[in-house]
Amino acid sequence: RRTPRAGSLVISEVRLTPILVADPPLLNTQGVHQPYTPRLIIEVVTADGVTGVGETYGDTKYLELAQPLAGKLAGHRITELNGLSALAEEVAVNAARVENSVDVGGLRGVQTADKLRLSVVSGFEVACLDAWGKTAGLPVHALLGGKVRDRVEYSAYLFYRWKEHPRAAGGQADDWGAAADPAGVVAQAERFAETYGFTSFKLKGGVFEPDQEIAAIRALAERFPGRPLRLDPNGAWSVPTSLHVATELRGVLEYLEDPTSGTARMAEVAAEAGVPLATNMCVTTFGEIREAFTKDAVQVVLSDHHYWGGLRNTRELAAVCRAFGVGLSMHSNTHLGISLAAMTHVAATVPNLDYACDSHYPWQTEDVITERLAFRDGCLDVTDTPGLGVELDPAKLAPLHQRWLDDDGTMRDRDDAAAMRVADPGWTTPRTPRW
Ligand code: GKR
Ligand code: MG
Repeated sequence: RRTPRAGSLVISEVRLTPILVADPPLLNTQGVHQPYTPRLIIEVVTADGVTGVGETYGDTKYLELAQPLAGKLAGHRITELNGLSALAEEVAVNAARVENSVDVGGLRGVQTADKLRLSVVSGFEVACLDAWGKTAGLPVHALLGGKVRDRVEYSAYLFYRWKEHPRAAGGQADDWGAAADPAGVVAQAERFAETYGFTSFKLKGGVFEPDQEIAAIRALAERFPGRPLRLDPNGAWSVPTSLHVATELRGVLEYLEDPTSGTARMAEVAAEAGVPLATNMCVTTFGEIREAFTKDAVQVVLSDHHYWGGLRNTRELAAVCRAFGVGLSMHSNTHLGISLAAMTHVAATVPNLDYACDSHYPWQTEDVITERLAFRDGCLDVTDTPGLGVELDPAKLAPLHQRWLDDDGTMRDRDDAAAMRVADPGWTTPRTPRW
């Protein structure tokens, strides 16, 4: 009897397409989102012509690593996922890109060389899993061991925002209007709840005086009694300010996300807060886990499968969290449907996914896939379609790439402080703690 021939698992071609995606004027502690955000779309093609897709951060520092890594992949098997990290380690990281301090106001925690590499590896890992799934006729979650749930719950991601970008900045208009006070935040939450069925709410804070943000959370609690609420100022507060907010919102918040920056300060807050602390800033690599968990600095880790190095590393993180009794969920950055599909597949396989994940996706009106993913009752169904279950649409990809090509360099690297300076020329990135 002849063994049926498996589809070829060997990579014959890799295509990298940097794009700029329209983004609304969402505010955070560093400034405001630029009109366009960089993302990188990765296509891995096997010798049989099966294409797998991945998505990751697209700033120059990631492209600089993705290009040489892509050059090493011809002949590599899509199943050799562990080998991706070893290949990435052969790629030198420009020392100027590495930022080891948590006090510089970054939104993604420290930027070590390893973390930059892992953020790139994650896009290739997802593309390989997609191609492998399509070749084997299996969904990505099956390649990760199988789903333990049929739907993944997401939370509404509320932002203070302007109605539109300043005219000088360009960009695209939307009909959300401004949200600059508690009433605006509640109105935004109502629209999220009605349109997508979200039942939990995260507010991006660190924008206004803490007492105004406390008032916004109280207004949400009054409008949506008993619903899970979170507040995330991206490390903008000192320890005393964090404790003030925690005290005021004790019993109201499901968790407080990165009130202050750095593990030592988070530990000080955690000891007194009486509210669980979550992070996507002080525990962003395996190396940061030991100190944070032994000091009980965080009670919830929010994975970002991009900077944790992919879907399998996210599962390893989940196992460590389980061992230490630390909660787990996922946060997001500006992203498109490929990343959302990847998040959903891995989330479906993690038994201890303790909280609804957050997603920027509803803020993105553009995408590169044929059919956008649709939230129902605040959840995404977990697809059993082979691979990720999404298809790249070249006709949608091309104009976003053209936008990247046409850019004069100002949008290719996300810079929320630069975007703020268009409206407020004196703006500088606030040092943390800001309050
Ligand atoms: O998009 O403004 C933003 C967020 O602040 C994002 O950059 C964060 O990484 O949403 C993220 C978070 O949970 O901190
Ligand atoms: Mg966060």
